[in-house]
Amino acid sequence: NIVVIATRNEGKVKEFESLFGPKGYKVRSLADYTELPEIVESGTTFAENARIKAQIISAHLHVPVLADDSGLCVKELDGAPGVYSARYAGESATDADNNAKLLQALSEIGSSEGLPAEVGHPKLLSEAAYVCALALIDPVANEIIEAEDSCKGYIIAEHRGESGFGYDPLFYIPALGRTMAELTVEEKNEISHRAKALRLFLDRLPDQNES
Ligand code: ITT
Ligand code: NA
Repeated sequence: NIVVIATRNEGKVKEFESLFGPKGYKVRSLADYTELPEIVESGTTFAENARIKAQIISAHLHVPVLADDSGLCVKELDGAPGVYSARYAGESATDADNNAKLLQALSEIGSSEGLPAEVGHPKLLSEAAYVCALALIDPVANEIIEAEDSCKGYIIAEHRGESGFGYDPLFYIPALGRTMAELTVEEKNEISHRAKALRLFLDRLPDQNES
């Protein structure tokens, strides 16, 4: 059993492998194919961009394709970077560039005054949420299945942890006393927006055979 995911993000691939592996699925990503059509993420919502990615790749490969569009919405920044999370600091921005840009944006609005630092926690700069929209398109049956969920946390001023990807070193979860980057992939998959969206998604799949 193979699940094709329309992503070039290795961090996402690693998490999906950990989620799908125990179910007996092998994950393929865009890195496993050549001469793919160009994807332009022109949507204004996560759901729209997930559909665009699944549509372009499934139409090309003629097999069902799952896509993930996700991002970070920061309350003090009115929801930015949102759907622009991957390219917040520019088209070819690295995760480090994007994290620096996020801390710069929060320091410019002086948000560090906003939230009281609690004993035992780092200084919290803003409430935030990760959002993940999933779309599976079956180009032969002409069917689509979608799901979306989120995960709440806070942005902190210092980088903590080496795991995960993207904004994880700055995304702090008070209940755990750790950032997302201080969790193993298994721990992240217990709470993340991606894992929660995937659970909703799997509940919506028809013909689910209970094992
Ligand atoms: P694909 O489109 O090829 O899947 P991408 O990285 O461009 O890769 P998105 O357009 O969905 O994917 O942007 C997602 C960005 O949001 C990602 O690059 C991170 O900056 C951020 N992000 C999403 N999920 C995250 C997570 O679990 N941990 C940290 N950052 C995350
Ligand atoms: Na996107």
